[in-house]
Amino acid sequence: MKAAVIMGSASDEAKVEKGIAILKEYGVDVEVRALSAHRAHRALSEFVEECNNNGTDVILTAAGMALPGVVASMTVLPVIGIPIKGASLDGMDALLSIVQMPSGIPVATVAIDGAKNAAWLALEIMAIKYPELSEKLKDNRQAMEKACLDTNNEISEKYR
Ligand code: RP5
Repeated sequence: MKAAVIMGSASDEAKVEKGIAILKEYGVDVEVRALSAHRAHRALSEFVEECNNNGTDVILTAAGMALPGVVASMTVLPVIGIPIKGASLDGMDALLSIVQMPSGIPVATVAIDGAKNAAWLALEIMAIKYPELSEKLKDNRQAMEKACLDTNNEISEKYR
C-alpha cells in the first residue's frame, strides 16, 4: 500500500499531518512532498511521474490554490484534493479552485481542511485492492458505532 501526499507549501503542513498519521497508522507507505504547482512545477512533474511508475495507489493533494488539478492533469491515479483555508476568503477560494475541474480530469475533493477524511477516503480506495485493509476499515466502523452507542447510553442515563 503506497500513497503520496503533496502539499502546495510547508505552510499547509499543520493541516495535513493528521491525515498522514492516519495513513501511517494503517501501515501505508507514505511519501510526503511540499511542492508548489506554481513555484516548482518541474519538480512537481518529476515527482508525479515517479508516482506513476513506482506503484503508488493514490495521491493526496493539499493546497490553498490550484495544485490538486495540476497533479490530476499528470496522472490517472486517483487524486484526492484537500482545500486548505488560508488568510482570506475562508477557504472558499481553495474549495472552488480544487473541486471545479474540466470533465475527464477529476479531483475527489473533501471538505475545507478535511485531511482526515482525505486519508479515510484514500484507505477506502486502497481497500479495493487490499482485502486486509478492507477488514480493518470495517472493524474501525464497528468501533465507531460502539463508541457512539456507549456515549448515547451515558447521555441518556445522565438525564433519567
Ligand atoms: C498555496 O498557497 C499553498 O498550498 C498554500 O496553501 C498557500 C500559501 O502558500 P505560502 O505562500 O504560505 O507558501 O499554493
